[in-house]
Amino acid sequence: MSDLLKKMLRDMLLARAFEERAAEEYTQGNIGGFLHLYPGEEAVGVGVLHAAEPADYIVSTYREHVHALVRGVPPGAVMAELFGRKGGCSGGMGGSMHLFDRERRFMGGYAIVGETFPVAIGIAYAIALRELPEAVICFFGDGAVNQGTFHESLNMAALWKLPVLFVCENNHYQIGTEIHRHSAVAEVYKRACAYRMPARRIDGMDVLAVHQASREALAQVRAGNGPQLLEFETYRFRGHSMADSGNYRPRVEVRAYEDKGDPLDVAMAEAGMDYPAAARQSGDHIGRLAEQLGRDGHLSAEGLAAMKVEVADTVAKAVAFAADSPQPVMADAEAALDCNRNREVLI
Ligand SMILES: Cc1ncc(C[n+]2csc(CCOP(=O)(O)OP(=O)(O)O)c2C)c(N)n1
Ligand SMILES: [Mg+2]
Repeated sequence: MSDLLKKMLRDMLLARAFEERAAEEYTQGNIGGFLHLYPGEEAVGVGVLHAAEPADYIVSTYREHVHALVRGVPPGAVMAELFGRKGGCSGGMGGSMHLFDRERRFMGGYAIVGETFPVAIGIAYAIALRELPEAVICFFGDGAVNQGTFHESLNMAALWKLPVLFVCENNHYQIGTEIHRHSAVAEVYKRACAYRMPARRIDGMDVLAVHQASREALAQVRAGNGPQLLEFETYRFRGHSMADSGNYRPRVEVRAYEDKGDPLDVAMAEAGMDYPAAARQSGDHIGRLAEQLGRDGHLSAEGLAAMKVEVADTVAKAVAFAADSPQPVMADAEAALDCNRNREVLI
């Protein structure tokens, strides 16, 4: 168990460092287009994906860099995709919102809200036809639950007992619109009962709770007992994308989350550096895990410091790889199209 906890802490630190560096690279003009970052939500992606088996499929949204990283897509290939370079996991032709890695069954980030549902259903249907003990993990935001595809897909999944775990990352906002202003039913998990689907709401800032709930749900899903839905309550510390300052959120609300302490400060404290006592009571998810590992004697201050060094080095190498990777050329696009002409099937 302690090994798992250490891996989850390491991945959350990597997630935070990767995304903060991506923000810097965007500001310097090395990443174009839209860039949706994950700080604040790390416990969800890390907790869920550490409960996944290699045979499970992942379908995600445009806020998916961390999902890809935790799934094992090399950080250099993720950063190079953000840079639009040939070494990217989609050959530099997808960009931030369209990460893809067939080998790791990471079946895409998708830019359209609600687009993930039918894709997940299609893959799950293929699994069900073959009677395989595999699951599809379908990530979506709270803003996607009013799309028709959500309801159509939940209905089909329940009706045909498809092996899907629907994972709602409820960060309470659909860009600038707070959930009570965009949803008649703000508790996402309650919607699943319309399709007689088991569903739970979990604290998405607590990686252990996320992992435990995901493990239990996935075991049921893989066993052929039909789909389940998990709603994780979380919060994004940044704006919706790099183009959004997030000014619409009441300061008191943002401060309530900020006061819980920055996870990187918490990590530093665990490494023996000065740290305010109040933040030790932090509800912050990365800090909570670091504290628990320290308290239980699984991770020394030196161990945590070494982990931080390794993560910083990994991110630096990812950026160097991306910067050195060439731009894709037209022949690369043509070669990618050939794959469809040959009627290659993905699954
Ligand atoms: C069909 C569709 N409508 C509108 C948009 C524009 N859009 C991009 S992100 C977004 C908000 C989605 O919010 P949520 O699902 O809660 O995800 P979050 O960004 O909070 O992770 C919207 C409306 C879109 N991409 N697709
Ligand atoms: Mg949202």
